[in-house]
Amino acid sequence: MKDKVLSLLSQNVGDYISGQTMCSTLGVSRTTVWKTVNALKQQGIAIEAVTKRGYCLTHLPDTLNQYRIASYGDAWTAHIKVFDTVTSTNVVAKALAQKGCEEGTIILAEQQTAGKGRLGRAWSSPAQQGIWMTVVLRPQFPPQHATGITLLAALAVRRAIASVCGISPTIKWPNDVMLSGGKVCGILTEMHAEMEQIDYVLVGIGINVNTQKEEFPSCLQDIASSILIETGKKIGRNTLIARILHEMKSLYVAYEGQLDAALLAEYYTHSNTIGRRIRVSQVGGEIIGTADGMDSRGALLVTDEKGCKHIVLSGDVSY
Ligand code: BT5
Repeated sequence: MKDKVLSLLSQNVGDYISGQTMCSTLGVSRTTVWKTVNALKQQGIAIEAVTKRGYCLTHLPDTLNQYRIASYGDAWTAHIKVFDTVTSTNVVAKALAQKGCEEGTIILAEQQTAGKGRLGRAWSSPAQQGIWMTVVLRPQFPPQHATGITLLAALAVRRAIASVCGISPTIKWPNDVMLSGGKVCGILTEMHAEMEQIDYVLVGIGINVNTQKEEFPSCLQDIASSILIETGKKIGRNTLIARILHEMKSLYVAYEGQLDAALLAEYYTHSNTIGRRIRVSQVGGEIIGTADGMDSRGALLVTDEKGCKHIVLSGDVSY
């Protein structure tokens, strides 16, 4: 009920809605509306209640809200689940995927207590400051084509940040979105598949949105950044999430397991890896060379100092 009341008031920020209108729109009693408004006020949400005028949300709180995300448009908004605290949105998504949840199920949390990066690394996910989200996909193409999904997600996040925030992030292969050399977003893609068929793919997206520099743990202060640090402005997370889902869905439905020439061109335009001298660390060792480009699966093509060509499907790039 809190989400519904907030959603209704959010559509009319700064204006009063009468108690009667609230009751009839929501199909509940005046007492329920009154109790719900009080509960929201106790959470620090700025609602004014004036006799004979009704209720007014004086400014929009930046609380994650599935109805507000849904109100922006056409994306996967039918199955959004918002949590306050979870260990990891990927863990919650995995449990739902195993129970057969639909493609396009979205898990969001205000904070994660055990956010995960790749290879068991930790992902810092403090309350209210970022977007910690997992999208459940059930692709029809074979498992070996799934590597491109991480790159689609990076492109979707890049496009969304560019259009909502008016800044132009770059992408560090394969899964980092960067602003001024600082990591703003990381993507963790996990898959469950048989040899021939994918059961589900979990695309975990973590974005530092409204984090101040000093709020990062000290080990991240020199390598991480946030949209707030780059723009000086607080960004509404619901708007940014809606845009990411819109971009992600349109890229995903057109994707048949291969990155086409247009997607590769878009990736190259915004990549800070392609064309550079790089070091790729992998589980089995490292390659030093030049990043020549990517193949249609999203693998990085590297020529090492001896002129040997390498096809790199996963790894950590440094410069
Ligand atoms: C990633 O791993 O970049 C993938 C991060 C995915 C996080 C999302 S949040 C929603 C979903 N649920 C999860 O549990 N995870 C996903 P990797 O490339 O391995 O980078 C991890 C490294 O990034 C760490 O070792 C730190 O150095 C650094 N790091 C940790 N937290 C960070 C943050 N908030 N911002 C920038 N860098 C961070």
